[in-house]
Amino acid sequence: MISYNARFMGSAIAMSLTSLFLLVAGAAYAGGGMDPVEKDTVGVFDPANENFFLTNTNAAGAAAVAVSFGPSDSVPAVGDFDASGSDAVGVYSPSSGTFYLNNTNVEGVADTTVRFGPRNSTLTPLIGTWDGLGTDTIGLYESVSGRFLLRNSLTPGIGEIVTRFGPKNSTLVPLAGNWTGAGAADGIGLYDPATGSFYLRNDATTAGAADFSFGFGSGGLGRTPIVGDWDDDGIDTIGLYDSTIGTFFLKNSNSDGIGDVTFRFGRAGADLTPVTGNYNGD
Ligand SMILES: [Ca+2]
Ligand SMILES: [Ca+2]
Ligand SMILES: [Ca+2]
Ligand SMILES: [Ca+2]
Repeated sequence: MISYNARFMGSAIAMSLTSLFLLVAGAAYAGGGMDPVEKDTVGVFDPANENFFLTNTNAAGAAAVAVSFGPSDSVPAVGDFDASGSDAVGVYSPSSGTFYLNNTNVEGVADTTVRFGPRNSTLTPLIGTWDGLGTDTIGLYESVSGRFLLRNSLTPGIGEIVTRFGPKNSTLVPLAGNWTGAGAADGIGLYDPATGSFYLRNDATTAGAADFSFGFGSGGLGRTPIVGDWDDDGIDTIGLYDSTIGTFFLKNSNSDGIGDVTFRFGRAGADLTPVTGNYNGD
């Protein structure tokens, strides 16, 4: 009888230890051996030759996609222009005031070409879905007036939505993203390169104060702000790219504090422009 109990107890303990080992091993495997859950990932654009280099993981490594796209003065403008669930390359050409937008990450003639804004434009392009419906569409930020000029369709015309946000005549960098995850519409934002401060507003269609104001990183380092849903929770958050060291700094919340993910991508010192998107639809 004693031996039976001892065997039973021993076996139970052995099973518990086995389960514990499997749990620990499973956790370790999930954390270190598999790709983390990611939605939006980064890329870089080389203005010297209009080459995009895109990756599907927010980690150091080779580019998954390399594609040349856009005329010589292109500013990148990546988005989902056919509501397919995946993002593709696009650019804005300030000299002609024209967006060239693609539905796949391949070279060739743009799937959609849209005139928007003046020729020889000093406006900054941005991409988002301002109405939360259909495709991503286009926008321009006019720093002289501190206004966002937005369109809900990929057609030529004036800004259907004109939203004043932030000061006039600033050096702030415009942003677009769904800062709360509520609904499908994107909000707008501004980044101050001098101070490292972000100012985000949930409603792109109305003027008003920022809903989120916080700092990330030090100002004055020449870093470029980016936006994406890095952890696939439906909320777009911010990040920075330091082209001098070819390093991305990503944050999973729109609040003060340190970054969540840091990795090298893009040749250091090459003056590359960061881009973001869900290139593979995952
Ligand atoms: Ca698409
Ligand atoms: Ca839309
Ligand atoms: Ca997120
Ligand atoms: Ca993805």
